[in-house]
Amino acid sequence: NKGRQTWEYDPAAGTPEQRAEAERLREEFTANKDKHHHSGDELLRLQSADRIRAKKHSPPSGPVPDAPDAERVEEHLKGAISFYECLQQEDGHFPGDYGGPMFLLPGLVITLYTCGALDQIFSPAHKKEALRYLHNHQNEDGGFGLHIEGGSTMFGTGLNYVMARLLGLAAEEPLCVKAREWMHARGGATYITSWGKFWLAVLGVYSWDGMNPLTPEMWLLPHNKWTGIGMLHPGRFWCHCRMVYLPMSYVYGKRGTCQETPLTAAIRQELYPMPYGRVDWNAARNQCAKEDLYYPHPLVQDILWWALYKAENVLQGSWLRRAALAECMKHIHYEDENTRYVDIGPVNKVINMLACWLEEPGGKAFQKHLPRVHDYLWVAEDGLKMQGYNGSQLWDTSFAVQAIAEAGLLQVSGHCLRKAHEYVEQSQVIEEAAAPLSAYYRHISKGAWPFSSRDHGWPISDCSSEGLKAALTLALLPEELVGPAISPERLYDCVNVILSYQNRDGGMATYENTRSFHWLEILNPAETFGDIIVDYSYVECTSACITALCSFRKQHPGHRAAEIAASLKRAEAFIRSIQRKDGSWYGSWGVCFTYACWFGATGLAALGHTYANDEALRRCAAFLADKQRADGGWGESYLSCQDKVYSHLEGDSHVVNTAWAMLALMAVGYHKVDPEPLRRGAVFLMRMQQPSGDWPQQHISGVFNRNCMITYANYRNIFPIWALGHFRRLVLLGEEEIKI
Ligand code: LAN
Repeated sequence: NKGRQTWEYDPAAGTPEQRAEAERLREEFTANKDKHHHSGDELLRLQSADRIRAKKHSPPSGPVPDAPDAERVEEHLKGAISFYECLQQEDGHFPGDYGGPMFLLPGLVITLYTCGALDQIFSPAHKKEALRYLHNHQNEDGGFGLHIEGGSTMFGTGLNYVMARLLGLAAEEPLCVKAREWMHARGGATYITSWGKFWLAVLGVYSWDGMNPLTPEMWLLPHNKWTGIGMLHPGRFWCHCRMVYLPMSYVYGKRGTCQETPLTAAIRQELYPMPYGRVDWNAARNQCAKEDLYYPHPLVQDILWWALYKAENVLQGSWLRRAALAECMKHIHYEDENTRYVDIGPVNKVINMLACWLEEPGGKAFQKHLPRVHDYLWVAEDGLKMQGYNGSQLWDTSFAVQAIAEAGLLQVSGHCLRKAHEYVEQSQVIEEAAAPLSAYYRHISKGAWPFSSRDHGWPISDCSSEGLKAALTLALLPEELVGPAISPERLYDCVNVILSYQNRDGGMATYENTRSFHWLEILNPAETFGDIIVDYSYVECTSACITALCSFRKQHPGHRAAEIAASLKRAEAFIRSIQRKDGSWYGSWGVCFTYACWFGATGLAALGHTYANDEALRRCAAFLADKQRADGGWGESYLSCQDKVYSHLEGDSHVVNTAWAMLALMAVGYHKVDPEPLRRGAVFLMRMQQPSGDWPQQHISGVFNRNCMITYANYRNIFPIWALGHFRRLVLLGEEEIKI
């Protein structure tokens, strides 16, 4: 249970002053919602208010000088670390808001409503907070976005409209009226994306005939690649795609639908500009609002869906369908059991729960799902949301360890590092998932680190690498301060996993190897997401593996040395091959070129390349230097991710982008050429620091599938600490190489 994050409603919690303060923070958010779409996770900070008040260090007051000395920076760092430590939990991890996507909570509410369990999970307080969230994130034009910063989409609007109604909001309420107008002006909910069609069909407010088929029989295809068709088997898909379409196709194959209620009958009539009985469902299959369309269907897909649509007449009720559904259920139960009912992500969590209920209403599996719903819910001053994962615990904690250790101020940070060490130790995956792995298309996990917690347990290449780097960093620090190091055998297991991740192209993908071809993307039916079918090699994952292997071989030069050297060579070639002409890298998991440049640069730098001796790094540094702004910082907009072209933020620069850019420049040794941009960046970070030692939550920093953004609340603390710590030692104190 280490790392488990749940919010409980306790009306008597805290002092009356704290409760009043919480209400004030909520009202303040709502009053300012147009200015900043983000919660600053103020409720979490309120929970830690006593510790924050009692902390020993605060940043110096008074204006930050233009040329701060090492002592001044040190004071800012001490303030930042003491503050951040106040948020650390007993088990050592750092919690934070991992919301952002707007399409997750509605699926949960629809499922719970369908299964008759809504009131079991959603107390009146939950409903109130979920509705608060909707009010806070409805766009000016009445619609809802795909994520909290995005413009309105049919997917966001249709689903959040339905959720508002299920949570008790009347159709005449302004929120509903405005959302409905937004939808009707664009043809109504038949123009929702395929995932939206799915959810509406489950609720019984959209016809299954209006869906392109999610043929469960695809799970019965041969998997062997020599058969040719085996390349299309879902076992070769990116695990997130596979795990979402698995229960989706079960529910589709069974046409699992909510029993009609007066409320669902009413919603049916509200979603479309024409009476429900007059909707042309066959035409609706391929309708999609232009606001939602990121990846339009290629023609072959439309032909394929048409053929499978026809095939449904034969397949439904056949023995083949029964066999396919049984196969799906086998994989669903496996996933549930092996993640302790957390599941790999928020979408399959909810649909697996629905599938279990359809198989056996009120059965054991469904009952085991319910308590694990809370792992995904998060409450902040903007309301209650469903997070993109069951948290980012290990990921944030491993970065925090590296950042805080880099500052070198062990007298301030020793205790915090000791606790973080415990979390890193306790979250490493020490057992494989249930055998036989290959029958369930699972990669090895023993020795890996997950993104969140051991209970979740799915291995990831870069989480393993960051976990390993954190462990190696801590192993170099005095045991009396940070606790005992993780045993070499466990680190060897991790190295084994990392090496296993290398793809034929030399790079590393996320959870598994690349198992099929990029052209399969033509089958991507999710109009709002790009590149979801296959797990590709990424600069972030590859660089994280490089830096981890480099750190590892410094401490354990004898272990699998030849294999590591060979792997590094190929990984380097991969990173170089995907650098853009302008010197940048495109980021797939953070915003965006700045994030990826940090990975590209640190990866090559770890292999001994520098600004002085490497042309690729000179180009990368020139790219970044060119993007620095008048306030001394860097600020990149999320639009970079969807457009794949660098896009500046409006307004202030962003502390997280600034830190990434500085870390990249320092990694390549740019300070030896020109320390000035780094000094200006550091001054920007110090000026943005708040009197508490915290930094403000600015625009959204994370992304997935090109088009959907996700909040990383911890980044605003971790990366400024890291960049300032590195700057102080490398640039101001002139340390040649920073080891810890
Ligand atoms: C994540 C979160 C972590 C992230 C990193 C480790 C940062 C990255 O380097 C590799 C990819 C990974 C593991 C990742 C992949 C996509 C995820 C799982 C997410 C962004 C969190 C949520 C997202 C998931 C797909 C959301 C559910 C939506 C679907 C389209 C299924």
